[in-house]
Amino acid sequence: MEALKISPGFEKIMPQEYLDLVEDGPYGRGLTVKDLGTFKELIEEHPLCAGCGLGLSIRLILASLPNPENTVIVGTTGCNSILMPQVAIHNVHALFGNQNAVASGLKRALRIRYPNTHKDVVVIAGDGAVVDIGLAPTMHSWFRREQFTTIMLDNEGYSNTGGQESGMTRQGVVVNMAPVGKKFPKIPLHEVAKVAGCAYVATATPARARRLGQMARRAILVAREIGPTYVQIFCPCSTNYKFPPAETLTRAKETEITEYMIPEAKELIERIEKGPKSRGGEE
Ligand SMILES: Cc1ncc(C[n+]2csc(CCOP(=O)(O)OP(=O)(O)O)c2C)c(N)n1
Ligand code: SF4
Repeated sequence: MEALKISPGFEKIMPQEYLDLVEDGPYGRGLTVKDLGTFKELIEEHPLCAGCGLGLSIRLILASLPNPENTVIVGTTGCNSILMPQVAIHNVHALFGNQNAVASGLKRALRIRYPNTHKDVVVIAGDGAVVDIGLAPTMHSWFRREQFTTIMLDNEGYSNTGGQESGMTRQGVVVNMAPVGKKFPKIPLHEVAKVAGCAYVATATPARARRLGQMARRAILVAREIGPTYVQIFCPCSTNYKFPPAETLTRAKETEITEYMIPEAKELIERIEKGPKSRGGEE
């Protein structure tokens, strides 16, 4: 399926890995996270730190998209954004904090331009982008019931800029550039999302890969039919929290997995997952 193309004339000079993204991308295959390794969703030599939970979480999300050829990811500045130019899915980069405003306009424009095709819009952004600098656009997109999914990669701080505390940093924690320790508790954004109008809200971890994939997929399907959805993925950062990269997944388990949905969303998910060829179950 020609969802991603090399611009004419560039075929001869593009590195083989990029040609492989086009030839062997995730389009039209009905993939789930258990298919990771059988297709190419990302350039292997990406620039994230060894053991980074963001890279793994993004791979799991890419393998869970219900319709990758009709999906646009909206990213923004942060560690995740240095990975985005190397994935096999269409993506745009928004000014830091503006991601949900950009996604709102994009989703509406795609609906007008392609009235007969579902075009899924998925925001993938760091906790600083979502809960601090971009909180107003995030909340207002939920208040307006914009039909796209917001995924926060929660590494409990500003990592790309060397370790400042964010609203998601836990109380008392000291990071590189916040030496006196966080003075107030981690913001319960997943609880706020429920009262702000999200039809589906989940907290996930890459340490439970299939469950994360299921939640990302459910969130996208609910956003398509019903309203805004929010998934918060806990991705510990070994570089700024100073632990060995091999411990990332062990630490990622230390979070609560939760799932909330309004009755209409529950009914939709049950209908889809009971239907033929469903990829929605945890498996
Ligand atoms: C408008 C704007 N403000 C501030 C910055 C500086 N900046 C770049 S990345 C970043 C922190 C990103 O933190 P987070 O969203 O948590 O993502 P992470 O790097 O932790 O994945 C900041 C403040 C910027 N690039 N643009
Ligand atoms: S600084 Fe942290 S979040 Fe950023 S790439 Fe490295 S491990 Fe990942």
